[in-house]
Amino acid sequence: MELIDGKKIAVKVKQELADEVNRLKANGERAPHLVAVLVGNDPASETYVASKVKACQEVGFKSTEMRYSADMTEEQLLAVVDRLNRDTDVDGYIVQLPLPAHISEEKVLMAINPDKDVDGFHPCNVGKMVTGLPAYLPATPAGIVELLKRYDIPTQGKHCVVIGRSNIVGTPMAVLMSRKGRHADCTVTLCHSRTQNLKEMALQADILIVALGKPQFVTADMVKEGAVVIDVGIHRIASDKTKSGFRLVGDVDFEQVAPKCSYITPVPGGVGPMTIVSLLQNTLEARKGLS
Ligand code: L34
Repeated sequence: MELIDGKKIAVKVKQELADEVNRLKANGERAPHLVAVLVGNDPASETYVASKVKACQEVGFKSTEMRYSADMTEEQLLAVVDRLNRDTDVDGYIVQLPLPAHISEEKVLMAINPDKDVDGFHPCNVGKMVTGLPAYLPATPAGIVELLKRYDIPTQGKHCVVIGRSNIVGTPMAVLMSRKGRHADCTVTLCHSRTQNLKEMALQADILIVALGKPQFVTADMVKEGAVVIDVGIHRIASDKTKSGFRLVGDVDFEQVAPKCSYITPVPGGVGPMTIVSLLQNTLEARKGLS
C-alpha cells in the first residue's frame, strides 16, 4: 500500500505556481488576484477559506477575503457578486459553500461571471468541461486527476467507480475520468443513494472515488484487493484524544481499508490540499486567459 500524499504534491504544485508568478511579475505583469466570499461562520468553511488565502500568499497571488454575517440577504449577496463581476482588479472569485438556507446557492452561482468562476461551478464552465473545451475545472475533481497524474497511476481502460453525484464532486469527477487521455480513459460507474447493490458495485472498482459525505462509510468488505481509493469526504467527529475536541475522518474507514489498497488518500492530507492548489491553478489561468 502506498499513501497518496496530497500535502506533499500540493507543496510541489505551489512551488511551480510561485515560479510562474515570478515570471509574470518579471515581465511587468501584475499577480493574479483571487477573492473569497464567506457568508456566516461555519467553522469548516472558515478553515478552508483561511487555507485558500494562505495558499495565495505562499505563491505570490493577491487575495482578498470578504466576510459577511449569516443574516445577509440574498439580494445583498447578489449585489456583492455583481460588484466582483465588474471589478477589473479581480481575476477570479469564489463564494464558499454552503450558504445559509435562506440564500439560493443556484441563484448566486448562476450570477457569477463565467470568466471569473474559478470554482468552475457555472453551467457555462460545466458545459465546456463536458464537451472538452478549455474551462475552469472544479477544484476537487481537478485535484484528484492531478494526484493520479503525479503518482503515474494507470487509469486507461480501468473501471472507476464514483460514489456520490453532487454537482461539485461526483458528477464532474465521473466526466473527467471518462474523458479521453492518458490520465483518464476509464470506464465509469456513478453510484448514489438510490444505487442497488452498492457494495457489489464498489467491489468492481479498480479506482474507487468516494464522495458521498458519510463518515467512514466505505468498509474493507466493499473494496477489491489492490484497488486505488480516493477519499473525498471530510468530517469533524468528536474525540477526547485531541486538543481541539474533534478529529478529521473521511468517507472511508481508513484503518480497515488501507491494507487492501495499492494506493489510498488519507484524510487529512489527501484530497483537501489539492482542492486548494487547483483553485490557484484556475486563478492563474483567469489572470492569463484560459488556454
Ligand atoms: N465554493 N465551496 C466552494 N468551493 C470549494 O472548492 C469548496 N470546497 C468544499 C466546501 N465548499 C466549497 C472546499 O474548498 C470542500 N473544500 C475544502 C477545501 C480544503 C480542504 C477541505 C475541503 C482542506 O484543506 N482540508 C485539509 C484539512 C483542513 C482541516 O483541518 O479541516 C485536508 O488535509 O484535507
